[in-house]
Amino acid sequence: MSYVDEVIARVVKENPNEPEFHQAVKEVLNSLRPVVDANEEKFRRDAVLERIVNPERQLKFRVSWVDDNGQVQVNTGYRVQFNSAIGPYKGGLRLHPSVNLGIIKFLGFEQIFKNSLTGLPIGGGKGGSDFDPKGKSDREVMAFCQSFMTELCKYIGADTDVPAGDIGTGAREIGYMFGQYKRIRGLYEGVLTGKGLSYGGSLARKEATGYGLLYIVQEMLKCHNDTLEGKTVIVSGAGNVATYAIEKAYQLGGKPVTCSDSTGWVYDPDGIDLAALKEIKEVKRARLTEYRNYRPNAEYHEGRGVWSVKADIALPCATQNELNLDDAKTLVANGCKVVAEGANMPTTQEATDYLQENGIIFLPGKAANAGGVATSALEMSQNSERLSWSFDEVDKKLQGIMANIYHNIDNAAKKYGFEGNYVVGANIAGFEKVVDAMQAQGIV
Ligand code: NDP
Ligand code: 2IT
Repeated sequence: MSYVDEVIARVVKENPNEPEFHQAVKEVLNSLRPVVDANEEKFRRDAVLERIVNPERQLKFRVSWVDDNGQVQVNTGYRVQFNSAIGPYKGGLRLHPSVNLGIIKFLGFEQIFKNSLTGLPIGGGKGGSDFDPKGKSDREVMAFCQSFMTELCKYIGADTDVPAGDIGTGAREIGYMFGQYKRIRGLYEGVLTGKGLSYGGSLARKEATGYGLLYIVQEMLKCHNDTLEGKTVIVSGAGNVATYAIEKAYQLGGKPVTCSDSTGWVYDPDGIDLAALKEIKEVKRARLTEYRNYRPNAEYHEGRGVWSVKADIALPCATQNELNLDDAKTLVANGCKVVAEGANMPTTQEATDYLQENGIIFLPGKAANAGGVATSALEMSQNSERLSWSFDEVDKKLQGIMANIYHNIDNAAKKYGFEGNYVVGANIAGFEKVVDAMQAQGIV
């Protein structure tokens, strides 16, 4: 059995009931075959792959808090500190009822390679809880965040592990968590990113993931002698990533016509009303059912379905495995040319294979959504020097980082004979830097 196959088999056996983690590991290790084959003896002796698939540390803890009825609620908190070869652990905190250890491990594993691709000194980590902020009062969210941070604060710090937002964790949650960290540890430091602008946050961090997604698509199109001008774009999700992807798609001349949440989806043939979307989601924290109150000509459908709309570019920006093989077939049949992942692992493996086999340009999440964490690293830099940069300065750096990522993954794919396969390119380019740092630091 090849070294890659051995390690995949071991991961599946040793981490039962973690299908998303298996999926992420299989995708990365399968992509690494050309690099591993060329170094098999050395990598095997040094157990490089066994070390990269095993988190350095994983924390699981009880989070008790009191709801508005005086009832004590108990959730589970997680932080997986996956790999610190190239910098302090860095990655978001997901608050969603579906969260379990396997989900956090898949996200933490992806984060290692994504963070490496940014070119900035950040290792990989991820955390979160099965707490559902939806429908909770501000006081309940604060009670949860304070309890969560009371335990988490023992393991994180500006130079050790720097969490941030993800699904369900936005500016409100980061604020409550920062307050509790400062209160317990007595440190005013950049321990979290995505902070509010009045207490150490970076301009453009809120927009960064969505903007970065469009910047990498723009760079890729430029290299294919094309632009976003006049392109129809379908987007899933209606949260942080989707909203700012829609905003930047407009700015670059595209026409985004869909968005979705966990109850339904909107098709607006005139283009999504961005101000309405922001008001519904960022201000009212309401459902997309309200969208038709703003735009009577738009369609609202229950369930899922954005991928059935004819478009040039598809941007999945909601959650993992939201674009399946049937969706991929529909996209191809409808003449879609580009799929770029704003979310983490939103496309199933079968769907990814089908898209690539049928000539769709596919930009994987660890490259395409790296703008968020890259800008988090810029927030860390600003906190360290106790300065803040202008929106334009951060945005220019973000553009440069996304263009670089595109060229790095393109070159890595070409170097190993997989031209145009950005999955292979991203995994190899991300891995090379991490493995180099791991080898240099000895057996740890
Ligand atoms: P938000 O919580 O702001 O928004 C998530 C959106 O996706 C919501 O519209 C939500 O609908 C929908 N959604 C979430 N889970 C599901 C589900 N199980 N089924 C259907 N719809 C769902 O999160 P973000 O925008 O921050 O994150 C979106 C994706 O992007 C995630 O995969 C995240 O890991 C990834 N990402 C985020 C980054 C960031 O900086 N925020 C950076 C890089 C990647 P509803 O509100 O109804 O649940
Ligand atoms: O998936 C991700 O890259 C994020 N949720 C952002 C992480 C971060 O540290 O900004």
